[in-house]
Amino acid sequence: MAGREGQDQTGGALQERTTERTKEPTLYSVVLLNDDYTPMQFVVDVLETLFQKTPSEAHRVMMQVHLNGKGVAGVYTWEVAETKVATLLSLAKDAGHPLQATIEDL
Ligand code: TYC
Repeated sequence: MAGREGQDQTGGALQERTTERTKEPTLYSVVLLNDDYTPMQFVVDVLETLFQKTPSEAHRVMMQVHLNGKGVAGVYTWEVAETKVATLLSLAKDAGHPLQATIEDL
């Protein structure tokens, strides 16, 4: 119903809605996990290409994971987070790296 969002048909008059119609989606973190084998540059590249990080932010997140074991690559709706993880695992597997990621509640 394009063109009549936010209003109900009331015989030509406009009636503001009284109940909130918008609902924020639940968000989830895609969390990168550290390992001893995936090259740092591969992680930085994935953070830039798949998670739209700037080069300096990608380096910061990669070092966070490297030093502390895990770090947040991005925050998304469930379906987007699942797709990001699947793509990440596929890229890592194709490149022969053991890089892993999980999805966590925000
Ligand atoms: N620890 C890896 C190394 O020393 C680098 C690394 C960083 C691996 C982040 C995974 O999610 C990761 N080559």
